[in-house]
Amino acid sequence: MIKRFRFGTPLPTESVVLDLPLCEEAVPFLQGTPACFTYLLGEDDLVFGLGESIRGINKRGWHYVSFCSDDPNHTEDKTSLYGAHNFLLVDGAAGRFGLFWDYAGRVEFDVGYTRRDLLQITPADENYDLYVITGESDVEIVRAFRGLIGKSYIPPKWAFGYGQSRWSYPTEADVRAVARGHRENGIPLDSIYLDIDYMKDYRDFTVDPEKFPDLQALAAELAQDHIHLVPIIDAGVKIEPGDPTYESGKAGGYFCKNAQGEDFVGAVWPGLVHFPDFFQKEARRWFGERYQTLVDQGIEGFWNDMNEPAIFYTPGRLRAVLDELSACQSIDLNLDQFFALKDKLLGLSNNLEDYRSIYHQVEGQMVCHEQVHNLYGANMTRAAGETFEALYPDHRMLFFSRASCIGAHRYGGIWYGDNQSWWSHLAMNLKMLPSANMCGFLFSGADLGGFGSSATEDLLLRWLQLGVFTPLMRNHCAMGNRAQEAYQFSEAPAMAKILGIRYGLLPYLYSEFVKAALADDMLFRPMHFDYPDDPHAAQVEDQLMLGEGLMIAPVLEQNATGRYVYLPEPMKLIRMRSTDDYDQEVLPAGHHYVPVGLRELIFFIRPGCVVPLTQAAMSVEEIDSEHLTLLHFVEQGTGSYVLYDDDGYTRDYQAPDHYRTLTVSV
Ligand code: MIG
Repeated sequence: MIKRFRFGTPLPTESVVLDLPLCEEAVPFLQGTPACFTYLLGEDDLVFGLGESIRGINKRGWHYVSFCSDDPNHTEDKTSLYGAHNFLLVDGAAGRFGLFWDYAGRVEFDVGYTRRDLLQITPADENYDLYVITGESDVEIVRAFRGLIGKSYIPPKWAFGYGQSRWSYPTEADVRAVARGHRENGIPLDSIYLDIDYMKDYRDFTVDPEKFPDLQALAAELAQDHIHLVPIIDAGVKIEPGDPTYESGKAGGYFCKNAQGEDFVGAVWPGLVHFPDFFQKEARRWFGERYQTLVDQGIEGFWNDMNEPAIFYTPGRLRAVLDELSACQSIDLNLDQFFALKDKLLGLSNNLEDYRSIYHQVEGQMVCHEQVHNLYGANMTRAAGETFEALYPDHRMLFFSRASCIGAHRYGGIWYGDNQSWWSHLAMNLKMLPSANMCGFLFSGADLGGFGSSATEDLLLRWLQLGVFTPLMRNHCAMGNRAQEAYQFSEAPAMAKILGIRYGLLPYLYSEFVKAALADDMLFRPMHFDYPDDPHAAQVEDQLMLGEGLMIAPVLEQNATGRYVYLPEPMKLIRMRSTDDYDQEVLPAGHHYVPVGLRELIFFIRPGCVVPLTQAAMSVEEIDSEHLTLLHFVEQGTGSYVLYDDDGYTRDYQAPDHYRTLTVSV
């Protein structure tokens, strides 16, 4: 059951798809006022949700701030990442309920940080809708919430293949070398990502004619090998007279304004830019149609970056700081002055004052960016998503974004931004998956191997072993670090086999993904969701339930040759080195130490469940989905599995001639 409460006069967010009547009664469970609601947590109460954020699956013990932030240091002391996902689920002795703050400004969620037993939610203003969702179980509450916010985005099937990315592969020759490196080493690959250097002067929707003289021919050549090129699109549009995106944006009045009503100016990679005002429907259509220039060259997927939006500086603020600096030349700085100056320099980027001086047109009224900050990136994804739905009703496109807000899950996926090649970030990747799923983001994943810092080969191997299961499976790495393509490592043969397992399991993974999307379910669930009465399951932070029949428990520690696993019920352990080299063992319920060699991955099958497996393949296109082996844990009676499959492109998932279900029984 969902109850909707309205406070003040909210701005439209379009995060939800159901128009529920407003409740006049008091908000259940919560104390306080719209300015700050509180809830007293019981000692063992669990709190889930908040999508893309740091720390545990159980969010207790920290405070989180919904404010889309471009911050590449995802350390434990941070409060915001790139997404803002205002959904919480309290599962406690005195109540089980979901809460959704449908509000696009800043919200602070203090989940037992100030006081261990106090949940305290403080939005920046008092104009918003609050939804309170109750149900018989956590699974049911999430399903009801997902029904409220609308169906999750489903990418084309090829997007479930392995992708290789780097900041950057700056030339056509570099891209060819990546394709060759994979194919020559027998490493599966479905996509190569183009980072900002493919553009001419970092101008959106341009291609540098020297580095990529014929993108269309390159895309066609790679397509022969079933490899897709996926270019990046940044939010800022370079101020460059003559540039078609700039000119058409200017002519349409599609850019964000400043308080004086002029086009707002910020600096990002292209130098000085204007930011598209994605809050205007017409501007979304304009920007969405700009992607066409790349689609015409054979591109079928994009990633949207810098859309918090990231702002390196604004010219006015930079000028002021430079003036202050030069004024300092004639004086002896004391330490206070030195630190003040240093802070000013560091504070140039993503400055709150700058966000306060951006204005959007929301349904005809000028609205200050700060009030709707969290919707900016979401509306960028929506620009592409809704335009493409109109242009190509029969063709799914790959989209994912860095910044996001609930609602954007209908138009695209997300990746978790600039993580590091750290073991702790491998664990963080796992913990974020179920939280993102609760908030509708099924198609998501982290940069495998880690973006910043240099990955070791064991870290990459272990990370790929988790990546086998994440819908977005992309290895991405920042410039300046050790090369991170699988073929660069002496363990390349083992990596190829691990990646092969992804393709072997893809019929199951794709089937579970689409089924979850269509039924408003989660693909990854905390163990507590499936075993609510098991007190041990509630504590598990490093294992996840996956779809109907699997539990995953990847190795997350360096130099470990195994790990402890908790089984709430007997399960079948599958230990795989490749799709045709694995062993199986039934383990009783309880705690186990499970050996897992560096070149092996493990997963578990639940009682009565069947999981189809096929052979490894070099691309999704080449997967043999006709000859399936059935992994199962069926000891008595029968077990069956309904395998969903479709053409991988069209959107009518449930039209009879577009999909099939195969019921396999043991
Ligand atoms: O300021 O395009 O998160 O994936 O490689 C950095 C360069 C901009 C941040 C993205 C990252 C990407 C990088 N971008």
